[in-house]
Amino acid sequence: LDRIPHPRHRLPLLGDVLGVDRHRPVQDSMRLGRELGPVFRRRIFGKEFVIVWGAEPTADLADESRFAKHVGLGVANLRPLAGDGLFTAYNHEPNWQLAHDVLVPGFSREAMAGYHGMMLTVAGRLTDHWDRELAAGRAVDVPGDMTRLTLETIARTGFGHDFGSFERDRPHPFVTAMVGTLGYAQRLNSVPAPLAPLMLRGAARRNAADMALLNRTVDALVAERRRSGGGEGDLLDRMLATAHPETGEKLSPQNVRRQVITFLVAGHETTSGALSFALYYLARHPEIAAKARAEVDRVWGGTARPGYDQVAKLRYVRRVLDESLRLWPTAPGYAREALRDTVLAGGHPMRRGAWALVLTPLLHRDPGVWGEDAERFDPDRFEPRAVRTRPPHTFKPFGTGVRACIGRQFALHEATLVLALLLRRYELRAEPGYRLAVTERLTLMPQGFRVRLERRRADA
Ligand code: MNH
Repeated sequence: LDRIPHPRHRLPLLGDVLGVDRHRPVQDSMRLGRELGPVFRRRIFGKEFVIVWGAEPTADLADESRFAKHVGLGVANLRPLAGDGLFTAYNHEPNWQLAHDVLVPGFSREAMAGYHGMMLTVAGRLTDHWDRELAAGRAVDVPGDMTRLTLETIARTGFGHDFGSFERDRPHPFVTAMVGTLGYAQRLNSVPAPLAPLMLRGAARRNAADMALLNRTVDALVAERRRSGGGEGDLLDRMLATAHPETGEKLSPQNVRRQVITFLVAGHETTSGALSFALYYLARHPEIAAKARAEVDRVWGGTARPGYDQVAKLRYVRRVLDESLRLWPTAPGYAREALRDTVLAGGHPMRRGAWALVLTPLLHRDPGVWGEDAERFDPDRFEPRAVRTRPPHTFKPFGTGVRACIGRQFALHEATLVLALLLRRYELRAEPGYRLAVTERLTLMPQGFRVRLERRRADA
């Protein structure tokens, strides 16, 4: 550990807290990582951890025979809420494999094709809303509206539930409570553990109230489904009724509650951010927007309801999304732990159980991989030829290995579909003077980003 660089001005007891922005730990770590190199240390009060962003150590950490997911930092802080739900489960907890096996078919190609129609319907509520804003001469609130969209999408497709987000001026209380608990989980990392009860007393009380609201919302949703009988085989039906294909075991009611919370949160928050960043870059780069729009016009024409297969054909729109997730991967890291004593990337000995955090926003900007212009937005980096010649494990917005994102195809399908619908229908103008500010609550989101719309084709 001694050989791993850390910030020069390290204070006794407090650690590396000088010049630190407690509200933006990821962007702080990016700044430090640029100074200190591809493997570095940060100490925050008593806690010291290793952060990795170089392509070589990241590829090494992807070796599943020596490393596995580590439930630490922000993820561990969500355990009181999500327990042994899929995202926060320890590798050894039996409910991980059980829920994984029961829920994976819910993300098959067939299942996805089944969600497509509902995704279109929800997107229609977004464009209705944007048409009204446009008619009223107002700029639209991009992160707010993307959150409305993605929450409604996962709630409808996965749980047959309608939060009515587009009928509300303010975020749904579920969203407010979720943002509260994510922010709280992040703050817990930046205070000394023994002092947390004191320093965060008020925040802890609010957090307890937020968790209670999330649990109540989920319990009501599950009770409603139990009353009405099965839905049409959605995620909630799987959680409630599907037995494991080999063991015949089912999820317990307690575990169902944790899975529903997990999927309602993980299933919308990061996709909302990804769409918001993509719209930011499209508004900033009219020539790229024009190219993407031309593709949508060519592939879809004026089709009122593009089919499932017509989404995968939008190769350039998909590259815009990938490039946005490169610069701002909205789940900005993942942690890996050593399964046995080993040496990381030929130079850093690690004991069994030792862990490191992969900082993806910086991995995705490694000039050795992406070139000296790595900070520039350029979807052509995802042309097939460029992708083929890049080293493996250099683009990891969805994590790695068996614990990688289960909802990846869901998110990519939804986001590509929505970007295409919006590009086809509107011209986007960023408000002059807007400078990108990224807020952090474990996830990343462009703060206060609004666009002005102009209506394009009348037939779409
Ligand atoms: Mn998702 C795991 C990023 C969309 C449900 N997700 C992960 C991980 C990353 C991630 C990174 C791995 C975390 C870790 O190793 O600790 N997820 C994303 C991003 C998007 C996203 C960037 C959108 C863009 N995720 C979704 C959607 C769903 C979802 C949509 C559900 C519909 N994700 C999950 C679940 C896990 C996960 C569940 C945990 C999987 C497991 O551990 O088995």
